[in-house]
Amino acid sequence: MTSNVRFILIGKTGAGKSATGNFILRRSAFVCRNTPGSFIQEAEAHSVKLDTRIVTVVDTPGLFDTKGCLLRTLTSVQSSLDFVKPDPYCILLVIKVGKLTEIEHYTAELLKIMFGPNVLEQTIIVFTHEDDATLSGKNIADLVNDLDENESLKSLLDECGGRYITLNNCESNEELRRDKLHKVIMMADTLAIGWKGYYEKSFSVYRRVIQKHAEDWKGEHLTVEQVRIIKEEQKQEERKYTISSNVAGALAGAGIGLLGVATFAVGPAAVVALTAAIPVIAKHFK
Ligand SMILES: Nc1nc2c(ncn2[C@@H]2O[C@H](COP(=O)(O)OP(=O)(O)OP(=O)(O)O)[C@@H](O)[C@H]2O)c(=O)[nH]1
Ligand SMILES: [Mg+2]
Repeated sequence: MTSNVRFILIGKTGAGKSATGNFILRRSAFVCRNTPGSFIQEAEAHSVKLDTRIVTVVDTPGLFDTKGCLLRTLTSVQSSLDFVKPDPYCILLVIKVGKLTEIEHYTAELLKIMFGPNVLEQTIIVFTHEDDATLSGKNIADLVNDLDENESLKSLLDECGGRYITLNNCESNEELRRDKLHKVIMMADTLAIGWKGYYEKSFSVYRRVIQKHAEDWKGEHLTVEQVRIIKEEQKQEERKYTISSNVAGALAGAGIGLLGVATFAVGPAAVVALTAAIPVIAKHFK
């Protein structure tokens, strides 16, 4: 496998996104912090060469920063795509292990409105602070058992195809660090094999709908109803776009056919008239 690897880090403020980014890059490229409140306002990317491959990591603003408008933050998180598209990328949903709450499930809903309904098919959950869990007498098996008790997290893990990794970002054992890195890159490689493509038009629809609502819904959270409205509008807009591009494509095809007939029957003057008419007709179907 020689292709490059691209990760986008997403999660709550303080979950350990930047620390995870540094773990992958094996250097302190992103600034970590202890105080509450998201540090970066826009997506930020750094790369490292690992053997023959370039690994790119995109850090994003923390979700649920109590100061900001959530929808504005979502548009900033979406801009992380600009660093990776149109190539395969993998989302790392970063969760602080000691704080498994309902909000992570809600985060998955936000991922869907930012990146589309199938986003979890290319998502790996990263549980950080593995060292904290060890300190309180838990091991990885206990953590997974905890998930079983928490229905919404269990279903989130299922939706992510059971992909997760636990990390101690402060791990000092170089061999353990390398093993974890190897594991997460292998997971990303497996996801890249099943990559279904990058759809610029769909993403611009998702982004536009979120931007539109950011004007009115300035709160730090979205209600279930607001998420449902956004999803519905995104679906409708996407459908409208597909229909209009199909109609435009069919008209253009028909136009080319007619041009052939016109050239044969009445000469170049008809060709010019028809060429002018096609965009006008197509516009009525948009
Ligand atoms: N002990 C321990 N500390 C960690 C771990 N991961 C992150 N931290 C610490 O947790 C704090 C927050 O981590 P960050 O990586 O800055 O969190 P973030 O998600 O980037 O936060 P925002 O940028 O504010 O959204 C920092 O002090 C990190 O050093 C971990 O696995 N173990
Ligand atoms: Mg950070």
